[in-house]
Amino acid sequence: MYNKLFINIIIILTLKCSICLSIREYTKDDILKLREEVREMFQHAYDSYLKYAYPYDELRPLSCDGMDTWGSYSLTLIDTLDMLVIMGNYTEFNRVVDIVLEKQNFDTDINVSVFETNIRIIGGLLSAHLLSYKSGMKLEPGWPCNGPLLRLAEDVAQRLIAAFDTTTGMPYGTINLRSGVPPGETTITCTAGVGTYIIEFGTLSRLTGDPLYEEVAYNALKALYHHKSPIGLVGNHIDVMTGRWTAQDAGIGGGVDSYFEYLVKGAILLERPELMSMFNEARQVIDKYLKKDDWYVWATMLKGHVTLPVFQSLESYWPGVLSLIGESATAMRIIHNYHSVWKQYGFTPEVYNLGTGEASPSRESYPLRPELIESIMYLYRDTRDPILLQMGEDILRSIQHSARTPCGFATIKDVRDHRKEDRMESFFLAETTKYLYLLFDPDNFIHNPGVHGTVINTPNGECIVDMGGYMFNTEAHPIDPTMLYCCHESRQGINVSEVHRIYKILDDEDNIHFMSLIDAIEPEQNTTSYYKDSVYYDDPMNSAKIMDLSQFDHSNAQVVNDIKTESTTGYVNIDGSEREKPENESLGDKLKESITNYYNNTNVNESDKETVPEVSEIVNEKVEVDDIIVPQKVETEKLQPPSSTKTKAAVKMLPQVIQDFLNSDWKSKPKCEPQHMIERIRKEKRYPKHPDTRKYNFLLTPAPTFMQRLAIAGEILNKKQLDL
Ligand code: DMJ
Repeated sequence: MYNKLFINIIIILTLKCSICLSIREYTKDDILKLREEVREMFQHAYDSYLKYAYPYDELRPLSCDGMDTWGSYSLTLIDTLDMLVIMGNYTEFNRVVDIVLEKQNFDTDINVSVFETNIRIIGGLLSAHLLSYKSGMKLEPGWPCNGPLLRLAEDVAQRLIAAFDTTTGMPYGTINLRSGVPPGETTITCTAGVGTYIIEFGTLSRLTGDPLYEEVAYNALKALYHHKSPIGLVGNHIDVMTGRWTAQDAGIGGGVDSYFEYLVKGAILLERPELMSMFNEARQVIDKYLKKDDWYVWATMLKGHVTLPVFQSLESYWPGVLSLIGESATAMRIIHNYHSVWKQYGFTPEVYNLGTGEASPSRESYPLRPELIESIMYLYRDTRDPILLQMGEDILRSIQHSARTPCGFATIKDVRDHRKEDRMESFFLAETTKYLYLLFDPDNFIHNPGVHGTVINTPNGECIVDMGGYMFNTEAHPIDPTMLYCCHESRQGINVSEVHRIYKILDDEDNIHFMSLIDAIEPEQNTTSYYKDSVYYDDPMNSAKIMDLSQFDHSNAQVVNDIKTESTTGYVNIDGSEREKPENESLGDKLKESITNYYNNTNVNESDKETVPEVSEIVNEKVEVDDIIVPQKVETEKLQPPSSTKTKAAVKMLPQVIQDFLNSDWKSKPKCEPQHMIERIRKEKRYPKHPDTRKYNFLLTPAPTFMQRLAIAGEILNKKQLDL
């Protein structure tokens, strides 16, 4: 017996040593060279798209021309915008944004995938909007709560929203951009097609002040959670009118993948702990029924019986998600498995049979997918294990060697012989090259773990941007989490986008009149309480977060104040113009006063005081109204604001000709009355609240203090990252 043990130890040591010996060492220079190689790779594909394919959706890298695929909306161009900022190519970014703003029109009679349009188009536009300040572009007053790219993203979202007008609140899979759900459209949608909106729609809601988007996306997530099987698994396809599962295979890959991803990322980005609880519950049953030796298989959602012992290329996002929740050790084991498949073929096939150890027949292609490199990037960021650089280099070498063509990069039709196919999906430029680039660019601003930021003063008050903790949507479009806290002041019931539309068509004198009309409108009852529901400090995760503040090394934190500061006369707008402080108290001031009164008069019960320390106690600062956390005093339901804005009331006061102009534009949008839909969702209360939802609220949280924001960005990153 001891002999056997001894032999085993020798074998393990030998294996470990051979692994050690084969790991290449990378100097800083080596890594930068690889980064530059990826830049050249991107440039080759991007230039080819512009030269041969634009304005079509995608490049055909063998025919050297273009074709429309997902929507006839120049998909690759929009999907690629933020990558230009990440690589520091601001001139090109500004040039292309101008083209998009001038030419892009989504009012077209075309059927599109709701899911793809959301992750690629809305995600791409939102990310470009949020990153646009970096490029030196002239920003509209009110940015980031206002701006043409944001308006374009909202325009697209308004066209998609009709898809959610179903009995279950889960969306149809397809929509006509002009007329809504196409007649005869199937009611079957895949799970990812139901549960992949909260990042984009949440961002839209927090920037525009219209809760519609976040509520609708959240309702769809709750619907999926509600329809899980008795053992807690979800299937692959569901009927959005009946709630019946039509494909009952449970897995973590194709058809489901980004649902799980968005539970985690949505929880972190939007500070919704109940989403993390939903993920944790799902995770437990995934590990129980689907996990086999650090692979994940497919099983029946009702009993958990294994149906398909396969690994799908799409599943490779999973280790990245695990690293986000601090489970990099498990994730490393899984990524070694996945990388072994890459090594076997030089690519990962769409489906790999774990039983036979071969690519599954007719699923042998590799359409330049990003998932494996995505997880490698997250894990390298967390562990700095050089083996991950080597895996990244393997991927780079394979793509350069077998997918490169004179005019782009081609899908690998068959990983066994590396035959090519005439397609380059937009995610090659949006995701695959981005994650590769970021793996080899550890100092990129995207990796900022929350140790520095930029303070800007906007017409809506102080706003901190670029403080790290960027959250990628599932198409690798980064969202700056701190910017989601910049817009509260500007959104006291006014939809700035609509105001801007009106402003542009009025002459100076009418504008003065128009703005005074808006000023004269009293805020709608309770409209200011929207964000009361957004941040909760009632569960251990969040209490820990507050406590973490005291342990955070604030000495490392620096604020770079390089955009604009307060002027002597008042505030400076982001476009440089000076703005007098209004003589009359602003709506925001009035609000603050009433909140302060509210707080001072509130009898917070003693036990609550103990469990929820005031941030002021921790950071030792003067108590500002924005710092205060109080237990929820009133029933949340009663505080729900209507989604209509008071700007609509203002529109009614405008001359008839202008009303007609605005209305004619609105009429071309899909036939769905979002206001009715959201009222119905609220009234029906079809899905019960998750128990981890909102017991305490962040009072009005228009702009958490600097220290709080530091924690928001920093808490998802671990100590190792902060040490870098
Ligand atoms: C992308 O469009 C997204 O990453 C999506 O979540 C899954 N499929 C592709 C990439 O493989």
